[in-house]
Amino acid sequence: MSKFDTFLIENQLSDEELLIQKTAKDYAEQSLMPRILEANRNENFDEEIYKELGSLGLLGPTINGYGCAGVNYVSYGLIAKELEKVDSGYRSAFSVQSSLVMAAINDFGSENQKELYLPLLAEGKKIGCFGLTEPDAGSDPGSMKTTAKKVSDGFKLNGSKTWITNAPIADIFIIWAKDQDEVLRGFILEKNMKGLETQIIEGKFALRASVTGSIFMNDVFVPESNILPNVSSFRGPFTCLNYARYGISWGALGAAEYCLEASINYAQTRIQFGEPIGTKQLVQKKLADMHTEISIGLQSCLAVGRNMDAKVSTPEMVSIVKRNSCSKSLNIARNARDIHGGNGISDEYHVVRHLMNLEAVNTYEGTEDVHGLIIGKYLTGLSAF
Ligand code: TGC
Ligand code: FAD
Repeated sequence: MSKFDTFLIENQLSDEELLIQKTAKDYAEQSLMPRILEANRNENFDEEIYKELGSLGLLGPTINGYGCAGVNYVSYGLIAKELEKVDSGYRSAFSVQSSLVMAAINDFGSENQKELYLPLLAEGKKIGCFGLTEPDAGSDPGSMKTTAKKVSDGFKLNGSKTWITNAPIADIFIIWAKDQDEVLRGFILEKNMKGLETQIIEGKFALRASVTGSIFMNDVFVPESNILPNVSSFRGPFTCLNYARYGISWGALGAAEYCLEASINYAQTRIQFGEPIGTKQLVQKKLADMHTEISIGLQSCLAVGRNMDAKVSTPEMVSIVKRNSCSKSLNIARNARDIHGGNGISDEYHVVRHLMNLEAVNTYEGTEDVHGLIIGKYLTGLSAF
């Protein structure tokens, strides 16, 4: 935790959880932070990062067996927080591999699929991506057009996906598509399959240190052995999203924590009108508001993590923390940018990078408003989508 752990969250963590957090924090500070400035400037993701995360046991960490660490969801959240304190793109890399790809295979795959793919993904020797969103199906994935037509010994997939993290560098693609009966099925594609192509999306102003792209499928033959056998509805992708959204709820607050610490440091040392700006009530109020939201936010993420570990979590509680952490962290990053004055727009101070990243984090895995509607449906029983 930060040195401003006012709610003593650290005291609520086990020795094992603290050790895992320290492993992630040390790695993030020593190995990721020195690379992020250039990576963000040049829109570059170093694929070695996957092998590094793998060697520390940080990929698919909640999975038992198959070379995975088998730790709890609170530990998963702490890893996400420490990675995103450096950059949301690095947490994205962790989330997609662990929650959207490995969890899909672990929860819905066959024993053969688990043995074949999970150890390689856990070591970071293979990189995964998760294709749900399409050009005309973002918040409403139910309207997707990608089809999976049954042929002898397998399926033929046609369609396209867009805004897919890792797509241009992925070895393994989890693709969600509708069969002839309009039933949603999950498929494991491999990058050398005929008819499968990807294209990088360049010019992003957010998550520049993460690779994002489109996927095009033209009669891609997928053998029967590559269908995820244990799910046949949107429960498949949404189950994976529950895990990933929970991770984001911790991660976004990691970015906010960086912004707060940088702002405190800046306010203590930046002299205007003969005094540090930190002596001014307006500045102190901004810092107090930031710290209050981070403290309450982290405590709520811990509560959801404990519920996940006790197997009593619900999608609604995940929506509450995903939405709250993202919107509050975005606001914190905006205020941190303001406290830094003109320097705030320089990437060397890092807060504007967090601000831009959090714009995307507030949108992906369900926008702020879509999560508001999920909570609204829970409260009223009425769907307003
Ligand atoms: P609905 O009719 O409510 O449900 C359809 C089926 O899904 C089940 N279900 C869930 N299961 C588990 N967990 C959840 N959270 C679930 N939500 C729904 C439901 O029980 C039902 O199952 P079955 O078996 O009875 O059929 O679904 P809907 O079509 O009305 O959905 C509405 C809505 C808005 C909630 C949904 O479409 C939604 O969540 N939209 C947001 C889209 C989204 O989040 N996309 C994310 C793409 S991946 C991504 O962004 C990765 S970024 C990663 C990174 O870089 O870090
Ligand atoms: P839209 O759905 O078109 O929404 C536009 C606006 O309309 C939003 O403000 C939204 O809140 C609002 N809106 C939509 N419906 C309603 C409604 N019913 N009521 C009120 N308001 C509404 N997807 C993947 O599958 N895999 C990935 O790996 C992945 N990675 C991503 C990485 C990045 C950097 C980004 C930006 C996106 C990624 N996505 C990924 C896609 C992401 O999940 C979608 O962008 C997100 O779900 C929103 O969909 P959309 O962009 O089509 O926006």
